[in-house]
Amino acid sequence: MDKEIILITGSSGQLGTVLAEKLQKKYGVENIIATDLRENPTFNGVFDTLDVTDFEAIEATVLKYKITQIYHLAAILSANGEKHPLSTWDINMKTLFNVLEVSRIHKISKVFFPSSIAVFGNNIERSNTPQSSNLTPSTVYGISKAAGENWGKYYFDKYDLDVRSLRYPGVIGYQSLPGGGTTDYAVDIFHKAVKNEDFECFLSSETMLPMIYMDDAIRATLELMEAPKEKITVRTSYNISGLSFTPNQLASSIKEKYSSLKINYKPDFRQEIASSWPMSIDDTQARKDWDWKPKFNIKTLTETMLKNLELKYNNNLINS
Ligand code: VAH
Repeated sequence: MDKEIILITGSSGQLGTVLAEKLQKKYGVENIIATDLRENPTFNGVFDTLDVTDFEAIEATVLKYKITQIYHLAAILSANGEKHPLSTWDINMKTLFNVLEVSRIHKISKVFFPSSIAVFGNNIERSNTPQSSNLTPSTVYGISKAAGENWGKYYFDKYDLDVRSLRYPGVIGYQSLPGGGTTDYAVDIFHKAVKNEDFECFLSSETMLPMIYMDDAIRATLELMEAPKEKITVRTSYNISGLSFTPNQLASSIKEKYSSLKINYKPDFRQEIASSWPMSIDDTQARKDWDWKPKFNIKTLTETMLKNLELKYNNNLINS
C-alpha cells in the first residue's frame, strides 16, 4: 500500500478530535494533517489553521503535504445553522465544493464527507427509516447535507473521485463537545450528572432520536473508508444506526448511578427540528456492503461515558 497522507478539515470539532487520534495511530502521527479555522494549542501532532472556504488555502495545504486523502468534517450544525440560514448554506457548500474540486484536480484517492440523519424530514417512515427515503430536510444544515451527498455522487460518477459518506445519527462521546447541534443534549446531560448539576433539556422527554456512541461512529467511518471500492454500492450516503432513545430513557439510565440527577424539560426551537427527524434508522445496506454492526447499547454507552467523565473531571482535564 502506498503511504497515505490524510488531511482533516474541522479537526477540532466533536468528531475530528477523536478521528484525528485514531488516524494518527493507524497511519502515523506525521501523516495526519489536522486543520481547523482556529489554532488548537492542545493538539498533539501536525496542525495548521485552514479556512476551507478559501480554495487557494486548501490547495496550498494539499500541495505542501502531498495529501492523498481528505476527511472533510468542517460544517455548521443543525441548530446553529438555523440562526444564519444563508451563511450556513454558503459555508457548508463552499467548503464542500473546494474539497471536491481540489480532490478532482490533484487526484486525491479518497474523500470522506459526513452526512447526517438531518437529511430526512417530514414525509418519511420515522421508524426504521429506509436508506432510499425521500429527502425533504427541515433545516439548512440538512439541505446542505442532502445536496452534498448528491454532489459527492456526481463527482464519483463524472470524475471517478472516490467520495464516501455516512449519515451520522447524534454522536455521543466523552472526549469532545458537540457545537450547535440538536442532539447535543445527549452529551451535555452526562457532564451535568457527573458535576452534580441540574440539567435543563431543550427537547421533550419523549423525543426519540437515533444516536451512536463515538467508538462506533469512528469505527464505522474507518470501516467504510477501508472497504474495497467495489463493495461501496451507495454513493450518496449510507444510513448507519447505533441505538435510539428518548431523553427520559437516557436520564433513567444515568440515574441508575446518579439517582439525584434532576431534569427540567424546556423544549425550544430545537424540538421542531428533532420532531422532523427519524426515530430509528434502517442500516441494512451498510451491514450488507461492508459488514457494519454497532456495539454500544444504552447501558454500555452510559457506563463508558460516566466512567470517563468522572476520570476527566477528577483530574481537572475539563474546565466546563
Ligand atoms: C446535529 N449532531 O444535531 C448533528 C447531527 C443527527 C444530527 O448531524 O446537528
